[in-house]
Amino acid sequence: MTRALITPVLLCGLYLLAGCGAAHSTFAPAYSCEIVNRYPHDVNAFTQGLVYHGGYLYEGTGLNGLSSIRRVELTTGRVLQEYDLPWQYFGEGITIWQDRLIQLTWTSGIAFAYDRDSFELQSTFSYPTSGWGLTHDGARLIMSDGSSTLYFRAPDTFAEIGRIHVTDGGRPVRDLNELEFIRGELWANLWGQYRIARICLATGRIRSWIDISNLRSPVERLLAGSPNGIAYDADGDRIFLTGKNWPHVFEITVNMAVAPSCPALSSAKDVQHAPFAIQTGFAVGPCVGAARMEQKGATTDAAFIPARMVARTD
Ligand SMILES: [Ca+2]
Repeated sequence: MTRALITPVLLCGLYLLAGCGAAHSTFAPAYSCEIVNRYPHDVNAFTQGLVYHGGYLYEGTGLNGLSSIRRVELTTGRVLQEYDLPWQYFGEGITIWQDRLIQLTWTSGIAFAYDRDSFELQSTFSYPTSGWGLTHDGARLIMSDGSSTLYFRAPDTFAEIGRIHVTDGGRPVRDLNELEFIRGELWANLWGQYRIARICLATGRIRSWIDISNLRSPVERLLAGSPNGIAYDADGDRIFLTGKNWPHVFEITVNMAVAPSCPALSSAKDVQHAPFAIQTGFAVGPCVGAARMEQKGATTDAAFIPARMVARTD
């Protein structure tokens, strides 16, 4: 190899090394959380969605034949009201938009809109992806489908009005699951992982990771269902976390001050043109802690069959 060739090769190698280092240096930092309170939680609830509204937790559960929506008393874990879905639907994320509670299904391509108070089914929406997590930012529904993409949808029609791809260090962050809009940013459980992503909705970038491995013992992390459930009490500024079939709902605090800045959106157009991720590889964040992966099971697209509604007073 001549000197004329060696120099460009060396420069190219140095460039690649520098580029690789730069990419890893931009991974978002991870911070721990502190447990403030813990409350009872129904261990039979395969939690897929969690919301706090009007002094109560609202919960959506999954699995075929066990899917439901519930109003739950926070301090006791008592299920005050419940609506059970027909067996063919695998319930997923929920959110409360005005006087409606909206629930996704995993693979049926159907979202159910219920009256928030009576749980009476009012309407249905369809969507072309699988359904995982659901929340809103006060103007738009935000939905995950297990990929690195988040979809913005019109609350009244469920029509897609934008999307972003979530990245960390320039790489896509997949398995985005249960969602919650907290203090101007999006929090997301990652399927099977004891870490929560704090996502900037203007850029899709992870601002920081929250290590929640302290919520369960090492043995529990191996044997128990994975974390899945984030709710925010905006009036009380309280954050609640739980998981699939966990015996507790935890109220936690984190240091929200230390994270890269997140520019405010100026228009919906910004969301649609936010930078897309490089579709290669997985993000390797600084926070680890995998849990048992659950098989979600099978479901069908059979027609809707009214299910029983239970008002629990005991
Ligand atoms: Ca939530």
